[in-house]
Formats: sequence, C-alpha cells, structure tokens
Amino acid sequence: MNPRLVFMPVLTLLGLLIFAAVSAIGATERPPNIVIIFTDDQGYADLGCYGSESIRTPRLDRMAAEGVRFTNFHVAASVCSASRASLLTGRYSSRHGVRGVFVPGNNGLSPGELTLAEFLRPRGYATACIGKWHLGDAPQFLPTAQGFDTYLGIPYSNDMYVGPSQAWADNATFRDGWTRERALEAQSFVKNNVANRAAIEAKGLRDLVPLMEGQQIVEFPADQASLTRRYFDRALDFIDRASADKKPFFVYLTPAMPHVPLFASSEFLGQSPRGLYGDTVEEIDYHVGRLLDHLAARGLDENTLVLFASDNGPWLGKGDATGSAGTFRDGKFSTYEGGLRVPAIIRWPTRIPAGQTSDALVSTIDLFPTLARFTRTPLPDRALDGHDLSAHLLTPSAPFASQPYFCMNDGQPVGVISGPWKLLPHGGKRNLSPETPPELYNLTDDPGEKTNLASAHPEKIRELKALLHIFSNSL
Ligand SMILES: [Ca+2]
Repeated sequence: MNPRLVFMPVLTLLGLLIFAAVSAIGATERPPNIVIIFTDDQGYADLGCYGSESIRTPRLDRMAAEGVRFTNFHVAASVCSASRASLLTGRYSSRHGVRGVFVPGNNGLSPGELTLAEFLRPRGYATACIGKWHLGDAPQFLPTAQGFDTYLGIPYSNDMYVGPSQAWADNATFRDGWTRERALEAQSFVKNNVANRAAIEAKGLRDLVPLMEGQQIVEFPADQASLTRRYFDRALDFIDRASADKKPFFVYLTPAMPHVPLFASSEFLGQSPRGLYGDTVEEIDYHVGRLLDHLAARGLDENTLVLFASDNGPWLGKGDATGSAGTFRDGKFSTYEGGLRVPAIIRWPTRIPAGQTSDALVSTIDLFPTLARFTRTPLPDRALDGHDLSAHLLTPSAPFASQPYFCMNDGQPVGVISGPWKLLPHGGKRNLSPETPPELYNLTDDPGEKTNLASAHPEKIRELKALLHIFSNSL
C-alpha cells in the first residue's frame, strides 16, 4: 500500500482530535472574572491620566496604560442612585424608575429589575457588593435581595444617617460614645420623621452612617477613615474564596470616597498636594494597585476584566472638597458634560489591547450587554438601553459607530447626544424650566458647552428632537 494513503487518514484523524480538543476547551473555558470599581462624585479630571496635576494616581495611570482609557464615557444620570441603578440594569432611569437620590427609608430599586449580579449568578458567578449601595436600605432592597451573595458597606451616601428599618447585629460595634440604646433611639427618631430630612439633620444625625454586613448593621457610626482599606481588603478576600471554590467572580466595589464628608486613613492623610480630597483619591489609587497585584500574583490577571469609573461628576460648591470636571461644564445633578462625563478605564490583559484611548460615545448602560457577550450569557427577555461594546473593546482602533445617548434628569429624557452634537431642549440645569430655550452644542469643537449653536442649526435641532421623540415613545 502507498504509505501516503495510510498517512493521510492519520493526519485527518489527528486534525479531528485537535479540533475536538480545542472545541472542548472553548465550551468549558471559564467566563471572565469581573471587577467594577465605581467611585463617588469623582470628577473627570481627578486622575493623573485625565490631567490632574495635583492628585497622584500612578496605579490608575498604569491601569490605563495597560488597557483602554475612555474620554467620552457617560454615566446614565448625574446623581448617585439613578446612575448606579442604570449601571446595574443596563437601563435608563425612565425605564428602571430610580429618578434621583434615595434617602434612608422604604424606597429602592424595584425587586423586579434584573441586576448584573442576578444576571451573572445563574452563570456560576460568585457575586459581591462591597461599598455604597444606594438602591434601598430596607431588607427587600439590599444587595443580598438583588443577586449579591455578600454585602459589606454603607447602604447609601456617607453624609446620611441611620435608616428606619435596618436590623442591628447582636455583636454590633458602637463607636464615638454611641451605645445600642442611643442608636435605637436615633433610629426611632428617624422612623418617626422619615420624610423630614431637615429635622433628622437638626437632631445632629447627619454624617453618622451604619456599616452593614449582609442585612445587619455591624458598626455605628461607621469608621469612615478606614473604609477604603477595609472595602478593598474584603474584595481581595472574596476573590480568594471564589477562586478556592473554582467560581468566576463578579465584584461590584463602590468606595464611599471622594463623596463628602471626606476621610482618609492615617497613611494617606495630609499626603496629597490636592489636600484631603486628593488624599482620598490617592488612597483609592493605592488599593486599586493592590487589587491588580493580587490578581496577578494569583494568576487571575489574564481572565479578569476590571473597570474603574465614577458614578457622576463633582459635587460643586463644596470648596476644597469639590472635585474637578476639567474643561467640562457644571457637575453633579446637571446634564451638562461635567455631570455626566466621567473618567473610565477598562483593563483585561490578553483580550483588550494595552495603551488605547477611546473617544467613542459610550455609557455605563452599555456594560450589561457587553458583559453578556463576554460571559456568553444569553440576553434577558426585557428592554435594555445599552449596546454591546465588545467588538470596540477588543479592537479599540477599529471604526466605531456610536449610538445616541440620552441625558436623563429626574427620570425623564431631557437631552440627547448623537455624534458630536448635543441637544438640551430646555438647558442642562437640575431644575429645568420649560421657558428655557434650546441649547445645541458641538462637543468636538466645544467640549465646555460655551457656544449655543441653536439658532445657527435649526435642522440639527429637528433631527435630534426626532431622536428624543422616538426614544420617549419607546418607554
Ligand atoms: Ca455620586
């Protein structure tokens, strides 16, 4: 027999075996680990790699150099609760119903909404929420009721107070002269004045916030100076436990800083040229570095996607405690760019090319469909507002056709960005007046939204109003 005739089937068989082996790896390949770090009220320009000359962020700068740094990344609302609800659901606030900021009480993100944690957990993910939640502090709204296996954190902003319906752990720690009796008394005052924030603050309860573990308060008032460190410590511990269990992990890590009141630990206090605000950001930067080192040391680096971003622009009017939006106009609560455009870095070694800068118009709502693709999890049967960015992330240099982005204020679409154009039919202030004439900006030429081009481009206004109209009708 011709030896070649014997050899060919052997080669074919070998090829089939290799193909089968590769397919098997593909089918059983672990989905990526996901870490989302979402800071509070940090401005666009409050990082070295976004132009800060006084806040030193070497680890975040390096993370950007090892991944993609976004220059046109928007949160879906310029206030905490609405912004966070959109990141976790992939939906605008007009769809998930969280309009602005929750105060301690009995409201929260509807349990009927599907969070990223609820989406990923059936895929085998271990899920942790560590830090600020701000989507409801009553038991039925806490992270543990929204898909997270564990929760450690302050359930709302760090300038608030104890909520009316939180449970206390038997072994809770009381600090600064507080006792269980006094704390229960304060909680009962809140319960009886739940709609009267002014009365609660007049009672001196502001800035005294509970630290919760799961569904119980474990520390009151929370020791805020050590929070950043403790949050990251918990994240590293959770990552180790998930790895030991051979589970992919989803960590949603939301520092309290740099939201006022500002606190830094003794190692960082007084160190930044930018003052206490800088101290808090530099402390976060240090711990982001620790987390990245931790992933690398455990061989998890190459299969972990890490996102760093802020939940909204800087809270203006807080003196030295206010961050910087750089060239962008206005800040938190506003639909000008200073409120909505935030620093954002995504790093995933081996998959996302290093050293990229993306000026694509993207948003936190895009994360849900993007992570669905990366984790190969079928999309849920419900309306999502975001778009899959996976192709853009894997090849940031390739042409990218961005989708229109809708500016939300108090749960309503009040503006739209399409390509370089931005229309605010009644301006971008928090309290909109229907009498305010339309504002039209070209963000490429005028990122600071200084020159209103409305009278020069009536056709552009018609076009963008039509987009807004179509979107409003889709709700
Ligand atoms: Ca915020």
